[in-house]
Amino acid sequence: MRYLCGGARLSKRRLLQHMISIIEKSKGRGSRIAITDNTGSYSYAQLLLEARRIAAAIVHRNGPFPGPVLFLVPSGFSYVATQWGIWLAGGIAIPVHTAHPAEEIAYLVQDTGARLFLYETSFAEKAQEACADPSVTIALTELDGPAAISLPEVRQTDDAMMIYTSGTTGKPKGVVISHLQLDTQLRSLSEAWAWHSSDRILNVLPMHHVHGVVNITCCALYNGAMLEMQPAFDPAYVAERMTSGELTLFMAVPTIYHKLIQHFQQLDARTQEAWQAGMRSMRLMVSGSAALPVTVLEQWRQISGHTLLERYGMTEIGMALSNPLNGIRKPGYVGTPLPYVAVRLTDEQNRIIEAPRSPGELQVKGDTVFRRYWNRPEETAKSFDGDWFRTGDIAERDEEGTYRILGRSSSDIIKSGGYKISALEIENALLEHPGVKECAVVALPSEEWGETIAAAITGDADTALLKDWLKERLAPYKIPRHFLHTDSLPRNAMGKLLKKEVKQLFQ
Ligand code: MCA
Ligand code: AMP
Repeated sequence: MRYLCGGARLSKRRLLQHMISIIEKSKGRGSRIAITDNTGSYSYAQLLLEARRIAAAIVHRNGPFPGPVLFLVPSGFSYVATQWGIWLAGGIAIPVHTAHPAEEIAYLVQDTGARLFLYETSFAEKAQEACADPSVTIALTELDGPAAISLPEVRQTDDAMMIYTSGTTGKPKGVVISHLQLDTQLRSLSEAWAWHSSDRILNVLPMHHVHGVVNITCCALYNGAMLEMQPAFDPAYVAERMTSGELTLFMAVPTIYHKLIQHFQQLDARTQEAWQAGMRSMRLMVSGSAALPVTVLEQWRQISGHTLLERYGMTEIGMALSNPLNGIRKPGYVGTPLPYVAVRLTDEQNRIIEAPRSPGELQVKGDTVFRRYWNRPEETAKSFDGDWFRTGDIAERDEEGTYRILGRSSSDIIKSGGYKISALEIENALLEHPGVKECAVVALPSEEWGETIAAAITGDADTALLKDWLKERLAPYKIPRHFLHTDSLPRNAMGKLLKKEVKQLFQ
């Protein structure tokens, strides 16, 4: 077994723990502040100590390499200490969003087969409702074990985390990322955006997706920077922190910039000027996870003086394309390949497209790219052409080699507020309701949300009751915002739903 015994093999253990580079890099940073959250400020030394405590307790309870470990912990110091603790124990860290209803979490329990589910005490009820086996769930405060226990030897090829992402096939799939892939993603972004220990960033994004977890949280701590963590987005709080002049970086989805613009517009002139002055000392603002409307980019440039750096990524690949840190950021474009990432465009026969301005599927290769969906070998195989991952996004390249995202190959994927949502998953949930006979879920364009979810249904379900019913089964951002009751749904001769025509029903 890959298991080391404490002091006797210290030098080897030191070498091997090097494999979790984000943790290794944090040693020696001592009393420097790593994280501030609503409960206080915590140094890198405190973070390492707490992560080791959690790791020792996990190994004591479940043994080394405990496999998938779910953790339901709000954004903050405890979240990161738990994630690192799972890594030090050799486990696969799977973040669970605090806003998800118990039924969605139960799916994660079942799909991962996790034998350990850690939760913060205030979420005890939800965790226990989601997981029927009481031997699996345990509160962080109850996690206990001998501090002197040996920690396992973790290799770069070991699985580090799993992020669930929606696809075209209904239920979300677990994207497995190894320590090597995570480390390469962090190196790539650190180089491209010149992360530095003097950086200070505020995270307001949810902690169950790559944007908040990797691009902000892990990048900040990998580089010895200071990370401010907030459990949710509040425009007034973001304005206050930017006004302080203490932040150097900010990263968010387009909807957040849209909401910040709205907030700015309703402030008095003096408050606006103070916010603008604070933003002048920031060095970079990034937008991603969904297309950034050029109107938002322009309005934000006028307010903040910053041209948002738009980049493109996906849960399966981390970040792939980015506008430059220094140089011209082209509005409407997502830039060129990031370090350690190779990108190509292919046509419908999967032939490589060389000519500029010829749309094709974007495919991505590199050590940043995941290798498998959890327990889904067939879907994994279908997603790759050799080492090339098929993103399903349609893009084109201009004469200078800069990429632009044109859309997606599937209309069953919706992007709302930066969240990727499967129309099929919502349709399946709707069909379980006794008052719904047929349904079709589509995306409607929205300036604020990118897209909003709309559901056309036949049957006699009451909209308000149906919404409440869905809220018990789906995450809040998966609930349709528009409902339409109709006598029949448009279908072709084969009985297939005509989603373009369904969309028109809403106009
Ligand atoms: C919430 N509301 C919505 C939506 N979400 N309405 C339409 N569409 C939606 N998607 C409604 C709520 O029902 C509520 O209405 C009101 O808006 C406020 O809800 P609340 O949840 O408070 O909204 P918020 O906190 O302002 O949230 C907006 C948000 C959030 C901060 C933009 O959606 C968010 O955190 N998005 C980021 C997701 C993300 O991190 N994606 C990255 C994945 P009412 O009051 O009437 O109930 S992509 C990724 O990781 C890849 C790798 C990448 O490239 O980055
Ligand atoms: P997710 O699976 O949640 O990681 O979402 C990834 C998807 O978000 C990609 O496949 C794209 O469709 C979309 N996306 C991410 N960044 C951008 C961007 N800058 N412009 C357009 N679409 C984007």
